[in-house]
Amino acid sequence: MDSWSPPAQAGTPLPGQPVPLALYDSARRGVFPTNPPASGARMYVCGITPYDAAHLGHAATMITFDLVYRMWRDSGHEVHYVQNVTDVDDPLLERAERDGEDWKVLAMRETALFREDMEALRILPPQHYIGAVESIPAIAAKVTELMDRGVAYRLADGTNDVYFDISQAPSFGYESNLDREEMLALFAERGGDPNRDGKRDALDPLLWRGIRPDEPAWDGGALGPGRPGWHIECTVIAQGLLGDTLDVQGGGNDLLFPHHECSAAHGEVLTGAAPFSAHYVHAGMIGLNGEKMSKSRGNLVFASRLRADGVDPMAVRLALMAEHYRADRPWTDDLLKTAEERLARWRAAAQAAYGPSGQELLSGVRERLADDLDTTSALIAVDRWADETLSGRGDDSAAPALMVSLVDSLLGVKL
Ligand code: 5CA
Ligand code: ZN
Repeated sequence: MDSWSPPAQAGTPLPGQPVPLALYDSARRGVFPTNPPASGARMYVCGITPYDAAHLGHAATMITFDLVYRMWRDSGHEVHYVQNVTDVDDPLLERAERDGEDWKVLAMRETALFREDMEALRILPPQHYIGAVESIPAIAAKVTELMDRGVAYRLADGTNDVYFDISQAPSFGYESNLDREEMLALFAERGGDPNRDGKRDALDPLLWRGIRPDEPAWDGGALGPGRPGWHIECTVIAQGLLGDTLDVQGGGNDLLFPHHECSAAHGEVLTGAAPFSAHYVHAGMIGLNGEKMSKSRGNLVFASRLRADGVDPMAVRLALMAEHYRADRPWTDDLLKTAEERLARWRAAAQAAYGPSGQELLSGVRERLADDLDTTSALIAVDRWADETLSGRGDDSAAPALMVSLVDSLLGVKL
């Protein structure tokens, strides 16, 4: 699948000393330094299921990992970034059926719109943007391998559905740190089938879904015709392009369990290398009117709708970075208004002939972002610089230009 185009000027190196990035890891429940190998940082982020336009929750999660990318790039790391598109799955097929539309056309249209949103928000593109459908042969091969090794089994009910045996993944649960009762509740809520007859363990996740009438299916070789399960999709795409282990596995916190726990378990059993990812990074949920913004609830603000209304995407970016990425937080009109005012102030200050030290501002922003992407404090540091500049303080004639390039390079905001 085609990725999207990078923002202009991306990659301009900044002067001074970069600060190594530390991030919160859900598995260890604390902030730890990232430590990418010399061959480059490896990041896999769970992308959209394209049955509706991208909303501000998707945008916020993509901005979070864009900031990770920018901080690593600032530290001189090459970044190998892979993102998927779940371009076949139950919700997509259900929506296409409801609307009497071809599911492939629906997926293509929404994916195209997502790419435009990402470009407008100046999000650095993954080098590999990979669909589930194009990955089916690779996924079927890995599911077959799990069957051959006896860690996957086929149900005896004639459906040809294949499940992963979680008892074969002894560290299952280390990523999400949940007890079994919590796991069962989330499994049922998020696409799992704990009560299905014939499973060895209620939490065993689906690896391969045998062909059903009126559903698309692909050749699965020894598995028979069908389509892939969700968690193995991400494992195979990530490991196929990035190797056995990652530096960051990312997504929203709605994916912590079962999706990321299961993806990691599949990956560790397949390769024997653990942990699947050095950091498991989860962005908070953007809500609207007191509930998580979600396609199934329908309480959405679309990134494309705001663009169509003439809202500056840079203000949207600032609004979504105003609070910490890990916080579940609401989208409000006020949040956007404050961000628009902030953007205008920064743009005015960027025009000044002098300002307080640009180098100091740069090291301040670097330090705050390096501390688990503390955008709230980073934005306040730029605010202070802008306020002082606008009130005529400071004598650094290079500061306004440096401020423009650091805000561009580290925060992704074009002034
Ligand atoms: N295709 C799967 C991942 S493999 C999926 O979850 N698709 S999605 O379209 O539902 O979400 C795409 C990305 O946005 C995921 O990383 C998800 O965790 C994140 N996301 C979804 N809703 C929100 C929200 N309200 N706030 C923040 N992030 C969200
Ligand atoms: Zn995923």
